[in-house]
Amino acid sequence: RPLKGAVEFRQVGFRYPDSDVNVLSDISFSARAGETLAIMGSTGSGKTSLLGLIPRLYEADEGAVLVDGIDNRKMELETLRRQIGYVPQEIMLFSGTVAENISWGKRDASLDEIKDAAKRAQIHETIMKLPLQYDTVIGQKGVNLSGGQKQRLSIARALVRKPAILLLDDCTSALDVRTESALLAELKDLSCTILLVTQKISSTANADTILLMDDGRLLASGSHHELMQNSLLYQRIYES
Ligand code: DGT
Ligand code: MG
Repeated sequence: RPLKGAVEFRQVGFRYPDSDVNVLSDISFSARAGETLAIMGSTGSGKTSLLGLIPRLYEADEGAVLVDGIDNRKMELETLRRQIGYVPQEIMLFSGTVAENISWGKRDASLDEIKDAAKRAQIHETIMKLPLQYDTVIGQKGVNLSGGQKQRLSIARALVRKPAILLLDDCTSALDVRTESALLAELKDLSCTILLVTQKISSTANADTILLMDDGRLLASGSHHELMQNSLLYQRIYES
């Protein structure tokens, strides 16, 4: 089976329907299937907006977003979204068991599949320490989880669907460097395409390409090595 999950932006421009200012302008980049792309940039620079165009939460106004070479506006929404795992910046868990929360996007997931996703997301061991393990109720009516535990649960939820494309919107921010790098190594193993929004330079080490955004534009892109040579801004972020 050929690897799927290539993502390409071709001169993408985008404004929210209720606004007439572009929040993204002339964005072009590509990620081959199986590659990891890290997206950095200050708050409000357009990182979340960029990710949202891939599963078509919104559509590009200019240019095109291609998934495996096909303009995603020409794809059936369900077909498009089936291959994408999206972990939003605002984690949304509901009051239910751990297993129910993980299998939320794939109701027919078996307990083995749920556990496998949890292991990869580095949350299995935490779950095994809960009173009823995978049957523990979390949320308002149950056990409270820390920010980093919620983030990993929500990553497990995306993984259980075995996506070809995984979109991670700043959802490793509460993880320590060791847990995060164990997680990223596991994800690399899945050979899905990963777009990882992050504020932490430590997360970009494993990325094939890093995009540096500012005010809706792509300031620089390249490998860590290339950006260290060519981008003063990247050097500054790295040294800070
Ligand atoms: P973050 O998460 O704080 O690091 O910021 P980003 O980089 O994820 O930025 P993003 O994409 O949320 O916002 C980019 C710009 O778009 C910013 O000026 C706020 C604006 N914006 C975001 N969401 C909406 C929306 O739903 N409607 C409108 N009109 N504007 C929005
Ligand atoms: Mg954001």
